[in-house]
Amino acid sequence: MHTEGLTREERAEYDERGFVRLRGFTGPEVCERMLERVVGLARAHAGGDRAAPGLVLPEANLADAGGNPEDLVSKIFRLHRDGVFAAFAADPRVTGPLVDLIGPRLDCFLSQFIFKNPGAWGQPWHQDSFYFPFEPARPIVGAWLAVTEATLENGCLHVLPGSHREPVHEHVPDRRPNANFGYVEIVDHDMAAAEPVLMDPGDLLLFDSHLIHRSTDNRSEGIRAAMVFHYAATGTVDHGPSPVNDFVAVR
Ligand SMILES: O=C(O)CCC(=O)C(=O)O
Repeated sequence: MHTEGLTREERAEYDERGFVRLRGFTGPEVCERMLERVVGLARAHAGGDRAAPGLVLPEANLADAGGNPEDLVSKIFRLHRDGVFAAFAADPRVTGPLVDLIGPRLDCFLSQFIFKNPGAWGQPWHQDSFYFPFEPARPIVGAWLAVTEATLENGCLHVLPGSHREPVHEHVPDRRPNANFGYVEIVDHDMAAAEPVLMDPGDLLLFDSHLIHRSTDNRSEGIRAAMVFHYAATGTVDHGPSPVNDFVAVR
């Protein structure tokens, strides 16, 4: 369906609003395999296995909670060389639309599984390019796969349509006590025009790295999981460099 790229309507929506939601992009079996793999990785990490792939970040708001290892994790980074994640990152159905948006040669440079367990923090208003000191700086596209349903209650994304045309704003550290590592926030911007992005498992959101977005805390009883990949043109230079970035050619 999307191997040839975005439809004209999808491309127009992306250009106008800075994001496009591709409904029913992938089947439940892919989501289940991803979830199964990260649960295994969280348990391996908790058991002391430092050879297992992935960089595990604990959820600060659940530091004192009990449960299984995976119940205490915020994110696992650096997954896009591993099995089901590598296959998804380089799947022509994924790279087809990205070629339209970025160019013919693509690297996936960042991947993160976001657990968002019950009680986990949302990520405050930010632009992803704040984290990417790259040359060239754009275009960079995020691909956010809903592994579970994303609702208002469990902490779906909220986006500010059209904000991809704005420069990268000042970001300050997330001011909440005991905030998650690396969370930053735009505080000097009117977000009144923002809208929630409700997603079903298997829906994929493509979004520009200047799009202002956030997610809210998970106030539900269930997990709100997502797998997020970021892409840039091959040859992009990372002036960071960051421990979570890992440039891998996917096309
Ligand atoms: O999924 C979330 O809770 C936040 C994700 C996000 O903001 C991002 O991927 O940049």
